[in-house]
Amino acid sequence: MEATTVGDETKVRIVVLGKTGDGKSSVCNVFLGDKRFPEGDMLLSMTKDIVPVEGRWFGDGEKVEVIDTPGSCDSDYADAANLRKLAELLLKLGRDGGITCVVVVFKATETR
Ligand SMILES: Nc1nc2c(ncn2[C@@H]2O[C@H](COP(=O)(O)OP(=O)(O)OP(=O)(O)O)[C@@H](O)[C@H]2O)c(=O)[nH]1
Ligand SMILES: [Mg+2]
Repeated sequence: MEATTVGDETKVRIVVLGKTGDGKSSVCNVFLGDKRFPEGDMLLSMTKDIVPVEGRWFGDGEKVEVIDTPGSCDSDYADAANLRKLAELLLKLGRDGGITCVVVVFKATETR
């Protein structure tokens, strides 16, 4: 992955997107090698806010910033507000060093 320079620090910045309950926070925790994000029960949306967390890739690798997001189709019907927050964040990150990659999470058991 290509790293992003933020100030005098070089770090990878990853934004994780997807439908609610499909495992975004779990993937974020795997990336950080630590349970930094609360995981939900699939029925009710757990992640309500966009949460950036800094750590190391798989716990001990290079510096990384993982950004968990509320899921689309969330159980609070907050999609429009969440999308607005996401758009604002993407614009801000674009001005502030950029985003290394966007990971979209899908539940493997979802029928296509
Ligand atoms: N079997 C299985 N369960 C998983 C996997 N990944 C996540 N889960 C479970 O799925 C549930 C939801 O996971 P989360 O990581 O909270 O999902 P999310 O996309 O962050 O959900 P919201 O924040 O509510 O939008 C939790 O109970 C996880 O333990 C997986 O790969 N396999
Ligand atoms: Mg979550």
